[in-house]
Amino acid sequence: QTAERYAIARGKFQVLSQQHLDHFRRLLPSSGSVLTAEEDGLDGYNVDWLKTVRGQSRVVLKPSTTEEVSAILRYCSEHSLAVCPQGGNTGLVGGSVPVFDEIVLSMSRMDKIISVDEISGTLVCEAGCILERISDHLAEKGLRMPLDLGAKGSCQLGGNISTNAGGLRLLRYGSLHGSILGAEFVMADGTVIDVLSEMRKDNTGYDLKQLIVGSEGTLGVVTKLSFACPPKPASEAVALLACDSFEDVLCLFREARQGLAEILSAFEFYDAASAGVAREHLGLSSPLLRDDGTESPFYVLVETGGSNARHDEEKVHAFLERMLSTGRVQNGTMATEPSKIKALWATRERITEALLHDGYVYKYDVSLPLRDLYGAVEATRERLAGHPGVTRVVGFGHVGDGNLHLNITSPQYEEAIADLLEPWLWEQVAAARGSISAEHGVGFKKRDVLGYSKSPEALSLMRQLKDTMDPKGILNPYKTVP
Ligand code: FAD
Ligand code: 2HG
Ligand code: ZN
Repeated sequence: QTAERYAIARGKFQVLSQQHLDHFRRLLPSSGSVLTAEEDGLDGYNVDWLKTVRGQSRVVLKPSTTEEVSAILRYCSEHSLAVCPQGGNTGLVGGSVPVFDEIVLSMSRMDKIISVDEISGTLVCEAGCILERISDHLAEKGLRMPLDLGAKGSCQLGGNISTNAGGLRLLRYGSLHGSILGAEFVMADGTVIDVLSEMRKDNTGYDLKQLIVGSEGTLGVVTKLSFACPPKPASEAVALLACDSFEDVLCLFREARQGLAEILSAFEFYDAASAGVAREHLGLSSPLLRDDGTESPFYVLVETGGSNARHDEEKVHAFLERMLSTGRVQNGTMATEPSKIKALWATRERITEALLHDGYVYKYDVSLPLRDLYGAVEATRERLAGHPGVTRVVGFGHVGDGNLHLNITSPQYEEAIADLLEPWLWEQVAAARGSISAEHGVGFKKRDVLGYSKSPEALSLMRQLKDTMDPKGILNPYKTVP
């Protein structure tokens, strides 16, 4: 599906010329830092992870320093050239690829770890660092990144901050708004804003770094970041549980919060259809299939992390026994060894990847009151019942955060399915005062439906901020800001 489907006009930006290209080559002399469509083929930078949007950029710039980012943006601002900042290109809302011919500013070369303070638990690094590499590095020092998500092998910290990614451990460590200590970012005109504090406390007026959290490349390009990192738990355990109803899942959540309390670090769920797609396309079968070989209606993944293995395991066992005895859990398995923990997480982490094999994915990421969370999946199934093009409707997500991932698939994009889903689904979410984008952001795909979750006054303030920080609108145009 290309930009034409959205019927929007290209902004009044200049078209890249040979003169611009020569200038960029002078600015970035090191080899491989200026890629062109003609010489390098830029599909990997023009097409998003879901393969649902495609830009037509003719150049990718890969700066290695903040000064280079600043020089690029100063030049682009002076010459009215539009720019699309790009991290690991794992975003799910079409924000990370150009819509037309915006210059791609890839942050992948800015991947230095600047410092780790093992006493205060502070990490300072460049924005292009890949999440998994940072997590591994911190683990060696007894620390943990307060963020974990299925795309960890490719997503970058700059992309995580720019999307305010939630992920699997938000329940325990809170959102990135709380974990970020400081940032360095470059505004559209090339001005470098250095608020790269490493202090936990800094009430010197407006908290400018927060502007960048969730701004999706529309207010500035993030070049450096500092984070508060919690200690890596000495003991970890994961339990995978099978439940018959979503009511049981919610009951389990309540019990887990009370019974596991301070050691609870994740509480995720996925339904039988999610387990089915992971089995069918990735060969990941559930260790908890019923005796007749069928999937349980729901699976819950509970993760704990604490400081004393004996104490933690006792707590988890007591919790599981209690839940099995009440009949809220039909079956369960538990792991404490890293490789087994990884195996239990696999299905949950790879549902997104598995869904892609069905063809086209209509992806929804909504916040809803917990009580209504799965009702949205059931209502969607009812609405699409009998539609021959639909392959499946799956529901999974972050129970602890009230965040449902509702995905519908079909062999290819069908307008009739999209029309049944939208605006119907947005209306349901708005009626529940939920959010039309819980954690993936707005990007290109959700920009025009922000009104379902934000008031006209709030949207107007967003627009004023954008106009103040990027008066020419060169940073990620067509995205996020209505
Ligand atoms: P990109 O996709 O490259 O960019 C995302 C946005 O940030 C774009 O608007 C881009 O312009 C901007 N951007 C990137 N870097 C910078 C920078 N340095 N400065 C300014 N702007 C920048 N999200 C969740 O919240 N929770 C999940 O659990 C989760 N799981 C995922 C699992 C899979 C398998 C996949 C594919 C995606 C998942 N995501 C999840 C989506 C997602 O938003 C993240 O993967 C991640 O935060 C994006 O990081 P990235 O480096 O790939 O950014
Ligand atoms: C997750 O939680 C991600 O796994 C992706 O946010 C969700 O694919 C999705 O809908
Ligand atoms: Zn998620």
